[in-house]
Amino acid sequence: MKTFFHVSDIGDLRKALDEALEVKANPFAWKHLGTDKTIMLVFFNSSLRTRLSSQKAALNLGMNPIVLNIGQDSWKLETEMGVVMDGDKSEHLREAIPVMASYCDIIGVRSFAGLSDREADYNETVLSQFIRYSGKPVISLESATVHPCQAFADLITIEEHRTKDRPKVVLSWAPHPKALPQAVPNSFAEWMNAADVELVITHPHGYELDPRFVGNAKVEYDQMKALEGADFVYAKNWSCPGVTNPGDYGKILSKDMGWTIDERHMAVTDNAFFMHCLPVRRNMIVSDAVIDSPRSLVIPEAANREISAQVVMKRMLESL
Ligand code: SN0
Repeated sequence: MKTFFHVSDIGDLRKALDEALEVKANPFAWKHLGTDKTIMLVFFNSSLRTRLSSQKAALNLGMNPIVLNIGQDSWKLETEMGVVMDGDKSEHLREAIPVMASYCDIIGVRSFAGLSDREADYNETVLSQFIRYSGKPVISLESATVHPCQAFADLITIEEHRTKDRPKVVLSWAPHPKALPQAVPNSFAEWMNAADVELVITHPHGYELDPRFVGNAKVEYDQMKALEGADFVYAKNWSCPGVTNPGDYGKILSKDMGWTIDERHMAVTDNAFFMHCLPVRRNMIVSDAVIDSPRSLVIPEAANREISAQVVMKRMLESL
């Protein structure tokens, strides 16, 4: 595996899930694979789970992880091509990427959407430079449009908890005080479309996700109707994807607290599990009662981030 970006990169999902369960049962069985190998984890943005689970997964495989926080530990990096570098950015990605690549065997990159230029974000301008100029396998640790390590961990969590052959999974928008990227809902929709589940997406008008991620999922604007009979409720805020109105890209169109997942919402489901990628704003995205209930999967879901990262790194080490 040379890139981990889209669901197609992991190949057969049944095989990937079986491999994830094997890795979970026996995390140190592939420790020889990473001997004398180094993974560079590059962060342009904050992280808790991604940083820790990636390092832990690398250690389980016997690899040496190096973590770099851009702009804090390093120079501030210029990411745009052809600019006069007379501002506060001291070094260009064009040099920084091959230099970082020369010290490692695999690179993971976190680089959030800027949320001002839809075209630049949806062309993945930063991640694609890493793929182009590193010559190394590249993992998206949440880039402008996708968060595949999260979506794979979500799928593992659903696989472990489902009681039906084809569970109903509802991705629900929820309110948030800040404008957030669409990477998590994009990848969640992409992976659920590829998995054997019934996916329903619900959000206020104007929050339509990019059609390439929505695929064949049902979009239901009535949140309560969408939640009826759900087996899994996946809450997430995202800012306007600019699909119906490009001028609104990255904006907050609604803070309607009626969309906060609370017991009234969970009551119409089929005793659904609650999921969220974390970090979560309590009583904005989800009520205390729901996230603290026995049906909340947020902690096992986060724990599975180690497993998804390990399967991806294992596959990359196997194909070095
Ligand atoms: C990120 C996002 O893409 O929504 C990372 C999620 C894995 N979340 C945030 O930036 C939340 C920040 C906040 O202040 O709540």
